[in-house]
Amino acid sequence: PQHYDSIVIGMGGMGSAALWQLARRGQRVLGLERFDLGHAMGSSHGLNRIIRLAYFEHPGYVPLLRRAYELWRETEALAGEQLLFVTGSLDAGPEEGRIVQGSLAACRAHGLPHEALSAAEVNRRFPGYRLPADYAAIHQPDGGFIASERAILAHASLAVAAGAEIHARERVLAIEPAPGRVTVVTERGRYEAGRVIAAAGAWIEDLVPGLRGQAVPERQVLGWFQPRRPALFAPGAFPVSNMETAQGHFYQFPSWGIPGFKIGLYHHFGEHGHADALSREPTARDEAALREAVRAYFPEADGPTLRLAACLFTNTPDEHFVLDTLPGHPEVVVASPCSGHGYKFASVIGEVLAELATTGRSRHDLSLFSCRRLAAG
Ligand code: PYC
Repeated sequence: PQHYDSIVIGMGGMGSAALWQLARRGQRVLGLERFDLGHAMGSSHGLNRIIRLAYFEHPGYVPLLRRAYELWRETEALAGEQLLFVTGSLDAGPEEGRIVQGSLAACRAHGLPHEALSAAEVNRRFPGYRLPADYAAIHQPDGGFIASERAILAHASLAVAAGAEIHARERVLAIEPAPGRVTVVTERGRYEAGRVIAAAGAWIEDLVPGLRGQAVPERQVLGWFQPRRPALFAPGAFPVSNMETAQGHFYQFPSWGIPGFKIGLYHHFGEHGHADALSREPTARDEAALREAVRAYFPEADGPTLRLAACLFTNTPDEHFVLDTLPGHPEVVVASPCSGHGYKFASVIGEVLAELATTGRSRHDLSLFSCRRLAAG
């Protein structure tokens, strides 16, 4: 079999960044992708993903986010294109709710610039929003979005320019670890490497059997709607947001790339299953759930539907990531199950994975992300 220093399985957000970070360290690397390079079956298509510093999920993510911002700026400079767009972020909902309180806690713990706004202040400053009178929001000026589809190709291009090889349309059948080396079996052949990085997203359970039941694929739907007043939804006028409501947790973007306001319902209808079995075809029921929130909270965006897309989350039981070597198999680095909030970290996760593959440890604190906590749980 052909031999590499490291093989990265999955050329999505995390895998493409890891391939670049390994190639820049002078490694001989192979990236494997079961679909095309840049595809619409995984977790990063639909143009863009939110990035935000005021991390309501857990303040422990903030140091990683600071490094993610630095690396996104570096990737932009090297690739010669803009990937990070700063719009500010809002974390909104009932004042005592998880999103507002979690965002505030992250801002206070890390001294982040922020403003606590009433619903009336949000609606006046950002008139695309119509928050209910009893809502509040935390505004953080560094929030925005990453052009995720472009960024995957930017990382892959940088990796290839640094000597990496990528095989798309080649499905991995098995990872066979042995002390000090690992064999990767695909539909087309066998490859050997010192380390493998499994960044297979929603397919990780097929490759790492220990993660079965701990990394559960879930269907998610995104919608773009043509605003009646487009200026209110331009990137300079409309911050990205996460919002807790009685109908669920919605997230929003300004118009960018296509002339439509973008919205999603976090965890959507709770449809879980194997990644191959979950439908990527949006339905009228999907559209209606998003349209209802547009009417309630963003009425100036309640114009014609422009696009719908289905993508996948991969959820751990506590919704924290897995970034670790596999217990008993230090040759296998696991990355992925990012539980719907991982893309923004792709630049720094690439660095973490390259560090784990080359030295067995990372400069970043990964204590939230261990494999062992899943086993223990
Ligand atoms: O991390 O902001 C986020 C997000 C919104 C929807 C899915 N993830």
